[in-house]
Amino acid sequence: MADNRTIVLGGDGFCGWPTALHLSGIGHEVVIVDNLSRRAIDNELGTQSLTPITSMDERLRAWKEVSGKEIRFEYMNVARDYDRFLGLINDFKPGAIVHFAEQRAAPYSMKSSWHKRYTVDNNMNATNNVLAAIVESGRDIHLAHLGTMGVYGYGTAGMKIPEGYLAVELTTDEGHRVEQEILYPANPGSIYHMTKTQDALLFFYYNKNDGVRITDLHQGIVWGTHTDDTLRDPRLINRFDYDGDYGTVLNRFLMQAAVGFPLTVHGTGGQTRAFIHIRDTCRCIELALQNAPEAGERVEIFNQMTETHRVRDLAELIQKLTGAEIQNLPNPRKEDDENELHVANDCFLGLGLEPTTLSDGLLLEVTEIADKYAERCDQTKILPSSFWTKERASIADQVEPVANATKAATV
Ligand code: NAD
Ligand code: USQ
Repeated sequence: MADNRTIVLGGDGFCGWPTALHLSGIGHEVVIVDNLSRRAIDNELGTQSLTPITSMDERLRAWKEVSGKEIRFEYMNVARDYDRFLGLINDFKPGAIVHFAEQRAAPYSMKSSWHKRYTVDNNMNATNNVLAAIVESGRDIHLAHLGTMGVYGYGTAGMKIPEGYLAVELTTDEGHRVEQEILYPANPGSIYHMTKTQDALLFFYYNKNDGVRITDLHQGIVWGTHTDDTLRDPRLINRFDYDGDYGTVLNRFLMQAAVGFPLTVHGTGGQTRAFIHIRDTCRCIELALQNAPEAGERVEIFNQMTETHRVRDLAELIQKLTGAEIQNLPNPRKEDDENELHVANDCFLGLGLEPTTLSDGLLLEVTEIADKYAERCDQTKILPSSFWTKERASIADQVEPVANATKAATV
């Protein structure tokens, strides 16, 4: 059935790989498109996934062995290889495209002017190419894109962040009151997040002009690493980023606790963020594909998160669980010291998502993974090495090196 043919762009990545397996497992015919740029960036940064991920070839062979299902892989740069991508759409005739293929680390996007330009170039061209190719193919394809909660800047103006649209009342020159729904105002905090706000405008435009059916998923910080599918064979293991650029806060803290490195809280740790477990990412994509907008409907925007937490509360929780030390570092980022965050997520809950929330069991599962692969951790890569401004970089230079118990080095 055409609707079950799905292209997963960025299907070698942290979210894309388990999602590709999940969709294949529930009966989608899946083609993964990826240029393996994430693996190349690991080489650039001199780091690697904490977990030993296998090559795409081996991953797909293992999946065929355990599930009997075939996933095809196309090595392709979506931001560059437009004609090949259009050819793939015309040959494969997908019902849906899931778009994970962007440079996704805020710190990486702020490392230098080269990294800013790369992130803008890669992300904007990838999204525009996907949209232009859908239109040129003339096919009715549902595009599900992974956006971020960070498009809104984590402020709430005293209300829950709605799912994409904000009802406003305006006063005309004649004094009449007019109601309108507008896109919730963008307020990005990094070049990476800025590309996601631009994606939202591209979606708005292609939907209005060409009627492309689009779901934009504003996802919170993803944590965890295993899903039921990636656990089926060691060769299917998912990536686990822990370095100062790509590691995200909760997985980083759990890994740091496992290797005996003091938890790296930026500033006061007063930042509140939205979170979602990797298993729920896969389930949300399944639900989004099952509930695609109808022809003529505006861009569907879902907040893809299950809970919010303050960074210092997470550090304290992990300290209680594991006995880890906490170290407050000068914040390498330009962000509010404290923020409240309330997010509406009624759409996914209404579609049947049963949230996986932070439980001691799941936190310990991640710590155990980190413990198992502790000897692969290069502790020199843990501290932040990207700074939002020159001033932030100069403050960091004055900090004493962290005194760390090097469990990994003694294993
Ligand atoms: P990731 O870097 O692990 O995966 C992205 C994948 O896309 C990589 O395999 C990379 O090689 C590929 N890619 C990048 N540019 C490409 C291009 N031009 N052509 C082909 N392939 C390309 O990132 P992730 O954590 O899996 O995130 C996936 C998406 O989800 C991103 O768009 C990100 O913004 C979004 N997201 C992630 C998180 C998170 O916490 N990881 C949270 C919210 C949103
Ligand atoms: N932080 C620490 N210590 C650390 C790492 C981070 O205190 O060791 C703090 C940061 O200063 C920030 C918060 O934790 O306040 C979150 O940082 P993060 O690196 O976990 O997440 P972020 O940079 O926001 O990016 C991640 C993903 C990105 C996704 C985003 C969703 O890398 O792809 O879009 O989460 S959201 O945060 O909702 O915008």
